[in-house]
Amino acid sequence: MHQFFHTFAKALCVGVLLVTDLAIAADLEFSKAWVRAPIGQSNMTAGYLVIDNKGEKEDRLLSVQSDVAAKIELHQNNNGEGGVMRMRPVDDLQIPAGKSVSFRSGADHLMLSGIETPLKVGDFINLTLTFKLAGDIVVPAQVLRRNPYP
Ligand SMILES: [Cu+2]
Repeated sequence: MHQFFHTFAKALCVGVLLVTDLAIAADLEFSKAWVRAPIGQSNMTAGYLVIDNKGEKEDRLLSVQSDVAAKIELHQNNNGEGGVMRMRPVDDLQIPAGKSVSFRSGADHLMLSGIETPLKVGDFINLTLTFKLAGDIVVPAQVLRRNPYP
């Protein structure tokens, strides 16, 4: 049983490595990029990634775009009245020097809307992130049904 678990854990690690697809641009590093496969006929979904600012200057994420979605918003989750989770769009996002900013399932996320062509599980889409200092950076994100980074 232990051996089985070990093998399983190893397989899981390999899978995670494959979808991590680490992209590096100047002082910014990107990892854990993925997009949730839209549910049913929905033309909206959420996207996630981690941005590491390895540099000494603060940068600012100004916008995100993709060919597959008419609009992508930056959404922040806040715990509202009675513990109800509310999401709030923000215009841009500070990426402090030496810090990491996470968009992850159940927290801040990218909101993709106006998806015309259905996204297939396993496909990669390109997210173009526009930063104040670093400019445009393309980060591939895989379409997945479930969060590979729980
Ligand atoms: Cu949202």
